[in-house]
Amino acid sequence: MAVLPKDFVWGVSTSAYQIEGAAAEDGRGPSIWDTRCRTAGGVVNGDTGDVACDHYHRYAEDVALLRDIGVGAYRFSISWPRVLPRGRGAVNEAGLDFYDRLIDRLLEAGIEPWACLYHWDLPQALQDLGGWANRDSAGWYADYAVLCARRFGDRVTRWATFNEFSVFTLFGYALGWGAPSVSDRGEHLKVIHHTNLAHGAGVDVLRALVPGASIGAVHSFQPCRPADPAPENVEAAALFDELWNLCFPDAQILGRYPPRIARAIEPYVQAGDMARICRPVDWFGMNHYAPLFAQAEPGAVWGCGFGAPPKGMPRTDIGWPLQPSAFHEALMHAAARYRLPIYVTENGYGTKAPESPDAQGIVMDRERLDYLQACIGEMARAVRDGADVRGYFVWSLLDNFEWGGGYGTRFGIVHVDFETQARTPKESAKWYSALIGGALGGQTAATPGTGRFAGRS
Ligand code: IFM
Repeated sequence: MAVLPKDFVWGVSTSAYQIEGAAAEDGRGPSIWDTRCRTAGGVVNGDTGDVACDHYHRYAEDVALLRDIGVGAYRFSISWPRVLPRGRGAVNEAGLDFYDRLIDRLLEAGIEPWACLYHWDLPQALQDLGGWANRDSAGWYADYAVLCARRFGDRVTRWATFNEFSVFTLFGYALGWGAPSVSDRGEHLKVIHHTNLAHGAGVDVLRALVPGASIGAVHSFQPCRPADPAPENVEAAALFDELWNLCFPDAQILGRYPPRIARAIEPYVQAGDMARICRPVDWFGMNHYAPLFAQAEPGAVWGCGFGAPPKGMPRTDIGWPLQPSAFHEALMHAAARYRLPIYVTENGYGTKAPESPDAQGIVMDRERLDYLQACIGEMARAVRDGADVRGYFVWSLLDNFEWGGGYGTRFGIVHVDFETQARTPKESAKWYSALIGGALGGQTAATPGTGRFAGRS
């Protein structure tokens, strides 16, 4: 892996609602996802995050797994409703204690904790006040950030303000596919702006309170292409690109909204807002999975939506295109546009296959392993081409609650039997472990063109 910097960070990512469970334990308050899970049709199979991977009780076992895999870093999120059950006001000590235990255990195991302040589980009590559509939300978030920075900042220096702004805002406020189940253009625009304001406030808090803080935000960044060359689909892809990829990092790092969003969002922007949003950060967090294909969709909130990938492009069984070269493209684009060190904070492969252990306890997840290998090869190619990529986190450590897809979609490199909570590292985890340990022959492990997806770009 000679092409990657010596101190390159290898890690895995998870999020609180997707793994913790213990939803009603030790004083945790309800979140908007608890509500969505209890709404008819909100989640496949009526699944909920009530138990999830029971990580709240099994965190020590999970840290041992991380140590066995050999990662240097673990990105997790803090559950806002676990530490502030009503979103503001009374603090839940038991919730803070849980993250103390987790962080201490990680440090004992020699694993760097990377904390993300928001991975989609807004306290329901704040949603009842309007949630992110209420401009006060930036202040609520800043107060929550103060609490976390003061409590954990002595041991955690790596902080992400948010995970994938575009996904939770678009799905939750325009497409109606996620909590809080709203489909309204005006609400969506307010939420885009207010989460950007919250990000800026969070950066200021972390910078002021955490000595030596290394701060970034995590963006979903996928090349966005028209489903076909029809002019309305070309325009749809340009708009979708702004909504999905650009309207958060452009505002946060370049201090301006991309043109179509800038026009639409103007009524919600007050004097001084762009300076509040655009605060210096240390890195760009990129989550990459697959290119997006967009098409015009008259009648949809934004008049555009997802289109089908071109015929012949391989896809996973959950329909996500498999085109590792899109990762190189995304990295080069982000590197040129934002000129910040990049950490790949998520990359992974989801499947509906049960991936159960065989009689020997082996979970052969060849497709995931091949895809990760191909993507890491593309990342190495981007580094050779000049992108300043400093770390890579697989999504995800464990099979978990995949939002609207419930437990039927698995992204883990460790299999979870949701009946028994038994964890079984899959072949991809063993491969990743060997890669990190250098046992795969270094550079050749990440040479593009050698994996199963070679020639599929
Ligand atoms: O599970 C999600 C995660 O919460 C955010 N990024 C994409 C993953 C896979 O869909």
